[in-house]
Amino acid sequence: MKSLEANFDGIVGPTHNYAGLSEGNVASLSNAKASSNPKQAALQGLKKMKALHDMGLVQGVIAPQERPDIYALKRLGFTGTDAQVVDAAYKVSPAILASCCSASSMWTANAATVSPSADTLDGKVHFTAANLANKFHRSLEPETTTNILQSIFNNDDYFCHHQHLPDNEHFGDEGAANHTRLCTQYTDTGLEIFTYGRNAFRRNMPEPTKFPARQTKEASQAIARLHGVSDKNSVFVQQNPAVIDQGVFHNDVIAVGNQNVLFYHEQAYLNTAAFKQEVIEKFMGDSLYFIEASTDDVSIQDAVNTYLFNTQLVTLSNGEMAIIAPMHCQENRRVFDYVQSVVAAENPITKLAFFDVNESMKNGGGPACLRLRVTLTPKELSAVNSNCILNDDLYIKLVAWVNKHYRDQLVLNDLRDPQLVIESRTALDELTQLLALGAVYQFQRE
Ligand code: SUG
Repeated sequence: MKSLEANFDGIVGPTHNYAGLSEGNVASLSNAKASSNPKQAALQGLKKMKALHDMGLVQGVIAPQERPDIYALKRLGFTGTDAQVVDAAYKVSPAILASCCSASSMWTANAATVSPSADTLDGKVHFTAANLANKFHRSLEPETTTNILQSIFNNDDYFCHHQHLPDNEHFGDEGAANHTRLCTQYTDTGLEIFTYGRNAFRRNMPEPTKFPARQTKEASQAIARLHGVSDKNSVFVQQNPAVIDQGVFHNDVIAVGNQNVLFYHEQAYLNTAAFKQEVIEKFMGDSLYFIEASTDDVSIQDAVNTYLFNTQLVTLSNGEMAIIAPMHCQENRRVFDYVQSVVAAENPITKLAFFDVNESMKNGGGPACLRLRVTLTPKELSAVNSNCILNDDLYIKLVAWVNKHYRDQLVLNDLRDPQLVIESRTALDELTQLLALGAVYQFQRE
């Protein structure tokens, strides 16, 4: 029995809204203050998960975080009952309240970096939750992310969980969105590619001038050290600062890898030739496919608007690969023609499927943002909390749970509603029972 790659998607939380919180993320800023539909967002996500399950892939779920984050608001000096805390925060700054209400944990590509056991010194699967230090609303995630991951991957024989890196921009870490892995079979030791946006401790190095580079080289190196990934199995490569300035705030907005395929835009990296050379030298398999889109094929603007590279590249049970793309790629003629030419060309990709994840896209999160990849051996898979693995029954239960608890409209003013705290906690409490997660939230631990 061989290892496989499971996708753990984030369930969209009940407070999903558009608050314009992410500078450097074009969609987040342009949809700021739009009205959201949390119910539809969660159902769109579940539908994608179910489709991947139906394709024969192992699909897991990761619970959303508790929002509004009353504890974060209390740390900021707002006092009183939950309703008073929410109201006081709104009066001081609607943006602070909105930050503490964001459902951003849905983008589990940012939840953690995961190194499969085949790559690590001690032969365990290593997890480090991302500190997401660059954005206040996202920096609230790592503790609960760690709790949830520990509850899903709860077996010390197979899994090793690390505390997130120090909460500082010097070690800004955005998780698997800046990490991909190449291998021949998932069972093999892979080549882990760590992509960073800037150096934290070295001055006068290239970095973007307009938008923030969220991930530092020092953070990526720390993760590799913690996980016991050796130099010969890792490559550290800098993102092209010019594309960060055009809205490529994570590398997974412009590149995706799977097994022996790296699909990316020619402008993705700072020094592509040297990067490719290092990958070729270190890759241990024989046939490696670099599928490089030129700027003539796809402009950076089209890549950012359609999330062509934020597609999931998955291996089906027959060994062929499929691209799981957002509908935006179908709606843009140039991108649609290009992606079809990729599927028709001589490479392992033979299938293409489009999904409507528009509620997430409007905040800058495509199909690949919504999932955390975890490569597992059969033994490791059997040690995973099976209640978090999607099957037909769990899908039906989760859809019913969303329909019961979620609103179908949320605007910023609604975040003041004290009822939202109660609704959200009631929903999450029920979900932890459904997924047998235990008390992962602070409100359950009091
Ligand atoms: O961190 N958007 C997220 C999108 C994350 C996408 N993930 C990956 N590329 N892997 C972010 O910028 C917007 C929230 C708001 O504006 O309401 C937000 O957090």
